[in-house]
Amino acid sequence: MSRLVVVSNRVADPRKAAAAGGLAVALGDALSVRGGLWFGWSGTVVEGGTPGEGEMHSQQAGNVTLTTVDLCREDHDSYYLGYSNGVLWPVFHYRLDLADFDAGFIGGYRRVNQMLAHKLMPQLLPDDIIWVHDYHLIPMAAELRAMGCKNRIGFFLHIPLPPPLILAAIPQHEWLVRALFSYDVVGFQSEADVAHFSRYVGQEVGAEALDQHQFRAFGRTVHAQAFPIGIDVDEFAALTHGKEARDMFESMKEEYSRRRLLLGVERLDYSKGLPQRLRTFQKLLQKYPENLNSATLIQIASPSREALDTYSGLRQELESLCGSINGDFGELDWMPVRYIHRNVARKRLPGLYRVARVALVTPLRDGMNLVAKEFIAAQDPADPGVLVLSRFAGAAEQLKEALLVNPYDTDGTADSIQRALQMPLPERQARHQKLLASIRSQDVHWWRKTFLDALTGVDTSDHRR
Ligand code: ADQ
Repeated sequence: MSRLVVVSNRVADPRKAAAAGGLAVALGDALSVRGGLWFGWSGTVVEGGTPGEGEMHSQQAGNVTLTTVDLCREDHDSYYLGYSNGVLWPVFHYRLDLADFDAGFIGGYRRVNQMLAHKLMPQLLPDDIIWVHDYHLIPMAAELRAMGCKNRIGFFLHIPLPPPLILAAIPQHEWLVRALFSYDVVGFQSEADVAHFSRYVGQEVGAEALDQHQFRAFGRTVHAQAFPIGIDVDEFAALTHGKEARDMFESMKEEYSRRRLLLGVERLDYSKGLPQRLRTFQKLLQKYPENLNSATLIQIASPSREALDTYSGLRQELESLCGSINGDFGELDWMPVRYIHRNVARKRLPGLYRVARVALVTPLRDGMNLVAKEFIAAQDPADPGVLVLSRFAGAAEQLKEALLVNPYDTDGTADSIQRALQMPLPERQARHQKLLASIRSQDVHWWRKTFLDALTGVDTSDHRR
């Protein structure tokens, strides 16, 4: 079996991946099975270093080599904060209003991708299979091809791809899409993303659709397909029955058998629709006063990208909304919102999911959303909680038995939450059974295998000439 090379912005030690969870576990597993190399940024920023240069570090973790590169401050600020998270993240989440199209960022983005490609190239073996992840590294294959790399290279976009006219707002949109044609396979989270890709390449660059998945432009053919990412359902169920999760559940069970718990868990990011969710909760208390002193919202929002102003502004907005809801509706013995600006330890998280009567997963846009799937995996099938899910999360294409909502519609979403709180047990059970079957049939192993099968199966003659 040929070696797997994973390239992603951050690299995790597969031996410690359980603590990091999610993707780290999935990729760590794939690498351990085949043996391979995981390559990316070290997470270290060197003050005063030279742009386009970075020290490389390697360590062995079983049959996986972890190789990382430091970034100097200027490269970090333009590649990571500036272009990746100041341009690509907001635009790909449909937020043109939040994008900062500073012309200086693109240079850093190209420079870092070029540097990483230069450092990776000498480490590659001729039959390695290369799998590049996410928006930070779109030009990686183009850089490798320019140095003569003929390997199979796949790309997976973890975030949404917006419709053509939104994508076209990025000054370098055509360059970015041309770069995607240096890959053999481009994977998206949802059918909606693939449809946007297909429309973009048809309208903007005159690509020819050879069939449902094959698009030809710039003298190359790329295979584009949806590979919705899943979770490791068994691993998550095992965590749910572990000591930490059970302790968490026991410590909260008593209070939340009297009051109903609504739960939100995410990074503090504007894509996740947090202010809208709090206003919806406020609406729920006004419109359905039987929830006063009876429904509590726990909102866990972990710190994220705090160096960017949009993120610190959002934090202030959220804190002010929590304060005003608690001030208006709270009692001496009940606070409607418990807001926590920290991470919850991964091993305890399933206990929290299991106490919750309703999960509020209401992003304004999300590539997939794994919290929705983790919540399902952690439920007790005999007495499951209800998932209220935004129709704008990629996960909504699969999780049709959730209560699907439009998070911009505060009134309508408040009605759906009320319905979730009142849902009879047989309906909760029936919905949960179908949701569980869905996350089981397309779990993280399915995702990895389907993507890698596509990558090893496609005709790559364009890149081998
Ligand atoms: P994210 O935007 O980070 O991921 P998500 O898919 O929900 O969103 O994954 C978050 C992970 O972090 C989950 O495993 C969750 O349990 C954990 N997590 C989040 N907040 C936490 C907290 N406060 N405490 C502890 N754990 C927390 C991006 C895309 C998504 C896509 C994933 C994977 O934005 O759309 O689903 O990649 O492709």
